Amino acid sequence: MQEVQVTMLGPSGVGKTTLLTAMYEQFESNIGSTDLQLTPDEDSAAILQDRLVELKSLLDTFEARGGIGGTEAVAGPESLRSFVFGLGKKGETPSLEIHFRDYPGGYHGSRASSEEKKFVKELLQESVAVLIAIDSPALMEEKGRLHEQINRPQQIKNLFTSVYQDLDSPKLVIFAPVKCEKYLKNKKSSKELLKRVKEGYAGLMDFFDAEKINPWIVSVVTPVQTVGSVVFSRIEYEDRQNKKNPHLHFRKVRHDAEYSPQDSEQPLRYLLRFLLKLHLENKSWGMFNFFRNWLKVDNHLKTAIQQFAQGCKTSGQFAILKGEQWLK
Ligand SMILES: Nc1nc2c(ncn2[C@@H]2O[C@H](COP(=O)(O)OP(=O)(O)OP(=O)(O)O)[C@@H](O)[C@H]2O)c(=O)[nH]1
Ligand SMILES: [Mg+2]
Repeated sequence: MQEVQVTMLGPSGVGKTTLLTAMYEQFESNIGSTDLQLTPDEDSAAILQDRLVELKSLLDTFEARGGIGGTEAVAGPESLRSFVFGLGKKGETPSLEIHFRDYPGGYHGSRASSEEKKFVKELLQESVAVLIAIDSPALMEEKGRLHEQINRPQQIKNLFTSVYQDLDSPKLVIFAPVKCEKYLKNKKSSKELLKRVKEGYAGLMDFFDAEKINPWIVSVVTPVQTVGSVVFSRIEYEDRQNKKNPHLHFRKVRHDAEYSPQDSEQPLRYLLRFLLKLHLENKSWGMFNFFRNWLKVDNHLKTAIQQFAQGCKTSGQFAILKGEQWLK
């Protein structure tokens, strides 16, 4: 079986696991209308299903916080599993496996071991695509005062700089702001969110523009409302005087609000659009030379992917930042 790896990237608590869970939930319902099938392996399905139940129940206990714990790797990074999804035509054996890799964001922290840091580097190195989960309130509230602390953009940039050297195959980088319900209420603040993403990751964007890197990068912004009916409400500081140890609070939009995620399938649409393009280019891409043969005999599947990919949103808070040629 051919396989590709996708990294969920971001510091602790930004929303990597929640984003993956929200995507999983949408795979079925959104892909359902096409002839495509994206099937999780049994273990992945079981874990993500548990998370999904937590995510849905979060609506009732949101003010109280707690509930969902962070990702853990008790036996070290090597014990972290892949979330494996088989991609193929309905009712047939999948022709491609997509391995989503999630890890504890603490691996970016100052207390991370060298083994943990190395693990993240290698994930990024081996991945054809990466989803950067972004804590939106940190980016938007109080003029983005908490952005550095929570999203650690400088460190993320340094990570890319050390890993993306001598690239010889295209990479898809998806900026995925989450917890962004509040900012997508109107056009103006939606635009503002997009603007802040560009500003907040300007250093990384500059790196992507470097001569050697530029030809290989396709980057997009796809904000995802993983819950839909819960909005940011306020920041409280444990140490109020010095504004230290922030806690971000959220509230339901109505007391009877229901779980209603929005656009959580967009990253997936972009991912498939990109993989299809790699195939259509009909070249060998370093370790990804199998793309050449992947869909060769299956025009039907190709068309189904194409249809699904046509649903990529590109306006409002969505944008293709660079490398559009890798999506055509
Ligand atoms: N309102 C809202 N809350 C979210 C959203 N995404 C995540 N959260 C909250 O943010 C918290 C952290 O999310 P996780 O997905 O566990 O974060 P993570 O990046 O996987 O964290 P680590 O596993 O510690 O690295 C969860 O408790 C959720 O309550 C979102 O889109 N909207
Ligand atoms: Mg996690």
